[in-house]
Amino acid sequence: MSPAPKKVLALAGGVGGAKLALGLARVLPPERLTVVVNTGDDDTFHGLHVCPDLDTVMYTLAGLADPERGWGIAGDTFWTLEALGRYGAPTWFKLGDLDLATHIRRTELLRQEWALSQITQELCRRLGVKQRVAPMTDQPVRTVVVTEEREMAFQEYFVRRGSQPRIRGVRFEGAPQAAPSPQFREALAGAEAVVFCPSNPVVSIGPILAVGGVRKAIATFRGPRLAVSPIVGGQALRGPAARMLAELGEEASCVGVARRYAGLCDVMVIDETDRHQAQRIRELGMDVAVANTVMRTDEDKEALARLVCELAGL
Ligand code: FO1
Repeated sequence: MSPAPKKVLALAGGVGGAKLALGLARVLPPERLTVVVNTGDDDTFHGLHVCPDLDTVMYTLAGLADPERGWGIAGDTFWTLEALGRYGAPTWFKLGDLDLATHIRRTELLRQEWALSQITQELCRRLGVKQRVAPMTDQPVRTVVVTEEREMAFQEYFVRRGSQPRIRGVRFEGAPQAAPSPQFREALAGAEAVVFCPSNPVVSIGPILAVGGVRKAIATFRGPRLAVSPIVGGQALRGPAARMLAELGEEASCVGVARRYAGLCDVMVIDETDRHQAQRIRELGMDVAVANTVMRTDEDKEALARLVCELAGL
């Protein structure tokens, strides 16, 4: 009898996470990969339930993602949003015409009392995604950004305000009371390795770790745990990760990311640019691997995923 296939649990936020998830999807058979995705960024627009990170991962694995933006659907148009604007509805969050179908369908199924994890499975199946993609939880969790002005939902801070207000903290409302989704629970119990994708450690991975029991489950996970730093040369590859870490009084570097993952991660993969930081990360009790972590092409994604799997002994 052949041994059970070694399964990988990848934790991901939006665009950066989706890139490594795609790399992993290219090197592992689909039944070996579960991608658990942040839902703290979810919000309601025009009465529709929008899950930006879940959709980014789903569209990326389905080969539908817009290659420039990383989010939304390639070639989408924005006529409906323009028409909504004529009625005075807010249009700062750019929902495309094709993308809207996802939010309409999800909202309808939620109304029929499907769990978000079931809906995600259904949408993925319909789009031909073979890997398991699951929300971190089926319960509502909202990332609240505490800024110098006032508290605001993540999309308002990130998209509407362009990450400009200085932040004092973040809160993941509902996370401690929430339970991991069934697929997340199964992967935590049965996966051979955990991979922290190169996503924002504060607002993408942070909410996942804040879900009830997750931090402890990863701290006591018996297999290898690897993280790829989303910060290269002190800059986030995308989004506000570096700025947020700095404003929270933490180091905006791969070392700052490693500090957040201390006790949760065995190996940090950092970019060639940050080779000189390796010793500082080792002092936190982690091994370090140095590689090209900037994923411009699908081959880059695949190469990084291959390295992660090798480091995990898969
Ligand atoms: N990001 C933006 O910067 N501007 C937008 O208007 C925007 C719209 C949008 C619509 C659907 C979707 O799934 C994602 C969208 N994103 C947009 C991306 C999203 O705000 C972030 O990438 C994530 O929430 C952070 O991971």
